[in-house]
Amino acid sequence: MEPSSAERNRRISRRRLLGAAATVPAAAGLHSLVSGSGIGGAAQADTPRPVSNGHGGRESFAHATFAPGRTVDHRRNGFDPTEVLRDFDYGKTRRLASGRVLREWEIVAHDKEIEVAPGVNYEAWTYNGRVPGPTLRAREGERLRIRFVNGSEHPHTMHFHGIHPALMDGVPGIGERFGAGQIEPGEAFAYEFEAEPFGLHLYHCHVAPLASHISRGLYGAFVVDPKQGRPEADEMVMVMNGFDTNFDLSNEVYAVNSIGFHYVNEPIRVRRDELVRIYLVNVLEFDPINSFHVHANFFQHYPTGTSLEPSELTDTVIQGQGQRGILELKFPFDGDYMFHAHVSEFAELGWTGFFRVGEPSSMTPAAAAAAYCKLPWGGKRNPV
Ligand SMILES: [Cu+2]
Repeated sequence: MEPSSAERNRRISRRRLLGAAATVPAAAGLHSLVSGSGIGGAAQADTPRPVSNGHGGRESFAHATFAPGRTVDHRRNGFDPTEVLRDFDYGKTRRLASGRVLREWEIVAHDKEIEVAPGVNYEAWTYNGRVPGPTLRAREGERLRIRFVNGSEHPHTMHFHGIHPALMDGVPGIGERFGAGQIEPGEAFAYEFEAEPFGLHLYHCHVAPLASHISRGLYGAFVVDPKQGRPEADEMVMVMNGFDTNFDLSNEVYAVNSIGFHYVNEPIRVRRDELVRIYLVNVLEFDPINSFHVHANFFQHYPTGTSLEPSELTDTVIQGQGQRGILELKFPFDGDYMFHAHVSEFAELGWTGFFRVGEPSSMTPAAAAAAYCKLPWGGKRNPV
């Protein structure tokens, strides 16, 4: 008899727990599992268990799922991290009789298979078909209306970080008789509140089991600009995330903006001496902390972006899930500069990228990353 997907998951987990350092079988098992049918309900079917890191020692190598030189099909995914990086969604605005600005969006949740690493498909749950969802951007004091349509097969919500009434909090059980709370498949609800406080926030689904609904991809950044704005800069958003591709409650792939090593394959182009502003959000599920480190440079850090004065000049920032901050820096020299999680395991499983300043001629970031991310089978093709 064919084992159920939950049973197959348990077998994979057990193999890992037994320390099947045999990285090849584990990787092959992962691949066949994610390629097979019937993985969709696995996270739902499983009773949530205490979250643990689950990584350690040689075992961590069993996660490697990357095939050097191969990239994912962004067109099929419907989003490209190079575009996601500088894509701010301002919605539509109109002026109310009171003179105030009303800013509106429509966000549709639907289930969608996405390729999270070359050849590794994942049944994601998405806002507007992408992971992370759109970066919603407003100005302090505006009235915001987000019409949420649940086109998924599962109940969802949009829970915004910010200051607003309980009814607009996107939490199941609160405001159900007004149509708020949990939004069932086929239903819709309009969240409406003021844009406050200014800073860098996020939104995510808040339906239980929460870890499943978030890790499937239902999150995005939410920027509230201060009334007076911020100095002109080359602005970008980085949502630090990961994917638990075999539903064992730990991640196999780590990234910013979903695709591991994307910014190695396509370094982020910036100009020398130009101010770069990074909106950095951590939504990573299952691992207690994440971090961002940039090489050969320092940045000003504005935690949560709620002050116009930076708190620290540093080169590394640590964030727990839901934490976020604005980073500002300039690159004084041409060249390719690595950035990555200063959790080494995450960096080697996808959370690594490069800034490319100017037109460096002697730099080969892909080669550097290949050396850095040496896979246990010697960097050969993924053995599947
Ligand atoms: Cu959900």
